[in-house]
Amino acid sequence: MKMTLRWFGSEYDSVTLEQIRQIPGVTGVITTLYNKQPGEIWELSEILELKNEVEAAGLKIEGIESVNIHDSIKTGSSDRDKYIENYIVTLENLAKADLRLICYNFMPVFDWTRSSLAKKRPDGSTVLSYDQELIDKINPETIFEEINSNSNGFVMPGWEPERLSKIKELFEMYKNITSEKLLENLIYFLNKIKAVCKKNNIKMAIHPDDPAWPVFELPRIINSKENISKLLDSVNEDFNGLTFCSGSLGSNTKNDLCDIIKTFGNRIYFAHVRNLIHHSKGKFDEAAHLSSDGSFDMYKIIKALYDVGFNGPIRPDHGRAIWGEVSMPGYGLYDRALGATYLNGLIEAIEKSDKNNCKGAM
Ligand code: DNO
Repeated sequence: MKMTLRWFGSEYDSVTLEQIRQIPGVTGVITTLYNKQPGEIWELSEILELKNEVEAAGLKIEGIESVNIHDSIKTGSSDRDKYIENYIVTLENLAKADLRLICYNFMPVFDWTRSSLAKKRPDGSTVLSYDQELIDKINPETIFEEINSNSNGFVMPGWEPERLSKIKELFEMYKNITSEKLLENLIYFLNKIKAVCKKNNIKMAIHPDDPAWPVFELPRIINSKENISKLLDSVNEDFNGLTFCSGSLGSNTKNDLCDIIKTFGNRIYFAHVRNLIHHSKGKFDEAAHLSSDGSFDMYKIIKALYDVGFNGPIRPDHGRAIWGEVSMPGYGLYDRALGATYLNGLIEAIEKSDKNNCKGAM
């Protein structure tokens, strides 16, 4: 497994490449052209500039998170082919720069959703948290403002202020989109990009819905083993794969994380590993990565990834805000560095205790 950290680019991130380089065992970053709107073409020169910057700092780009999908593609609007064409050009340009792992999501209107970006914990740190009762009281049209006014001045991924002005229009676009229709539109998109992905050995790793159930009555389709199977079977090609995200899939306690890893093993191309504390149905806080700080058994998660032979990029996911650090909520340096170090410790212990070298045996 290649340990990485998500990095939003020097203009947007409080964390520097130099700092990332000093986290033991972190050899790469997962990054993006954060200024790009969904549907815009990523020019080769811009991609190369980003790549050169990362490499000059002694790191490697191990994957792109995200190349976001235009809402016309998600809703199957009449102009979707134009945006798919642009997406294809972007994929070709990324492949020219030898960047072949793409994380994306297919969530309507909102990417991930939280009710608080800074819930105080007993240890004095703050974390992102979710409470369905609070979400039910929020007007979806005001949630953009709430998220952005609590983000310490950073632009949160998926909550770009440009989308705020279009929120009514966006809800209107999704009015008649059922989960079946959304899946159909995703399959249409994947079939259109199949040729370019196969030709360039590009892996598309869809990110699960976060949380793993419909929010604001908008459909969500990548949230359980059954639904992920449906997608992977519908376009049964290697390029169509999964980002395993413990925090997103694990938001629903019915999801068995190890079973999901074992089921989709060779179609998992990227792993986001974080811990949550479940309080009750629909109510959870994010936690430190350590198993005993939350509800997940991180050893079992990493062991399952190891057992299926996962050797792609892995990253600690959201961290707590600790030691007075001010950063984009969830994406500070300190707690993610602790998380990377802990996860690397688990990986080393699992590798070294596998004395019989029985990798792949289950
Ligand atoms: C939140 C992230 C998501 C994720 C996208 C992938 O912090 O996990 O924004 O990057 O859903 O496209």
